Amino acid sequence: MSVEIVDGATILCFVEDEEAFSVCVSDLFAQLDTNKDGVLSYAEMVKELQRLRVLETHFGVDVKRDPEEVARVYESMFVQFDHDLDGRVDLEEFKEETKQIMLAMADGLGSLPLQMALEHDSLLMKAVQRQS
Ligand SMILES: [Ca+2]
Ligand SMILES: [Ca+2]
Repeated sequence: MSVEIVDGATILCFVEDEEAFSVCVSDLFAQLDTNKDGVLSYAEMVKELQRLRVLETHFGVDVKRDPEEVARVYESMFVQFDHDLDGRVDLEEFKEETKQIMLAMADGLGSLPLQMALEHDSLLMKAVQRQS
């Protein structure tokens, strides 16, 4: 973990470079697919949803407050990824929805830089490294 300054432009710049973004997301997908069956289950996804910090930044939920509420939000987010509702998230679904989330985060951040604690192999960290 390290603390980095992130703003909307950092994220946008990363997402808009489609080739680089696609490679990073595919890498991440492969890492998350711990049983290597080519799709992500709910359990495999939850870890990444936590790391993306979407609850704090996108949904404004205090993750420490109410575990049941958090679980509900994660479930609804999983469904959001699972476009064809077959209970699994494939690479295309993952890529498309990750892009939407990153764009929404960029939108939420706007031009106001924010300090965030980022894990070294997270997408946000890749966005920051890309910019520097
Ligand atoms: Ca899997
Ligand atoms: Ca699916």
